[in-house]
Amino acid sequence: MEALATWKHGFEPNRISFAAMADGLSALDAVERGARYCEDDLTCMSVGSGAIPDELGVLTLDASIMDHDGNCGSVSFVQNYPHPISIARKVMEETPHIMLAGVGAEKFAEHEGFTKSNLMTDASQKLYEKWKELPEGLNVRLRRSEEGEHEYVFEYSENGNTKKLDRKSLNESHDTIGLLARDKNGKLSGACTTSGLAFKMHGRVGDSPIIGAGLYVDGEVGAAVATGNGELVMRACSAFHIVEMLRQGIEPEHALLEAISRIKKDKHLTDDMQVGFLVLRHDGFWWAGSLREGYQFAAATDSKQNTLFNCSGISFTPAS
Ligand code: SD4
Repeated sequence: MEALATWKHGFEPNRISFAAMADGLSALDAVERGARYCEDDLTCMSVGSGAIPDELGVLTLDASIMDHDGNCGSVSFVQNYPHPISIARKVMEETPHIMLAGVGAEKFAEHEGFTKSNLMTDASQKLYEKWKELPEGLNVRLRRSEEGEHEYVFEYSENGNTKKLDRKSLNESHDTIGLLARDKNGKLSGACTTSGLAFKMHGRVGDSPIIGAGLYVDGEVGAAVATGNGELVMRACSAFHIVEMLRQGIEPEHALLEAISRIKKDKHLTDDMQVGFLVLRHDGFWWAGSLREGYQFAAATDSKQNTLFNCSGISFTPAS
């Protein structure tokens, strides 16, 4: 068995995902369980309840899930439902479709018996109000902090010069959780759930609910999941690209190197954008990669307990 999850806030979800498989649950149940834990974690302001809203102060969520046999489901632009990952699973299992968006996804969730709630917390509301006070035309950019987490940098233009605001109180990391797992029966599954980019344009949807961009699983080959700047990942169809390279017999680390080098060629790439990947081959061999330093992930296997790693490029070391 193997379980992998993106970011530091993926550590506990990954432990839960691995423990679920140790208890005999399937990889699909395991990744859903781990993702739901993160969706409920109010300290994680990038996934589920308590996440950072969009530019209108509306919290919208995206999620996708995929199993060993290529079954998949996703939802995007969902409001007021705390567990988009489970709605995505229902889309996969109960409809002939793959993706439901916005009001349609919410109506489906209601029909399936999901409970509605207000997902904004005092912390996310306060953060939004602070952001609203910032000058017009402000750019929000993602960058690495010294702690290895991501933070948002707030920039504005004055007399043609770009100035940075000291926004210590706004330095909230904002990262999707992606989980991959291989269970006792050697079955693979993956899940991805997020509120997308902080203060994103209303209606903006990133890579996480797009099968083949943020997540892809082929049980005979392997699975890949992405986090970071979704536009970069969508333009490169990264998760599908990585799995297809595995299909051709390319080693996971080399597949990641190639996927990263493809993103490096994207003309929209700026210095402070990050992308991170996890890949899990059908035989349980796994690897991680990122565009630059600052990416963390958790990995648990039968021989090694859940561990947090720092990753840069295609190398990683246990985080101290
Ligand atoms: C998105 N990929 O919506 C997500 C955001 C993310 O680290 O993963 N940030 O683009």
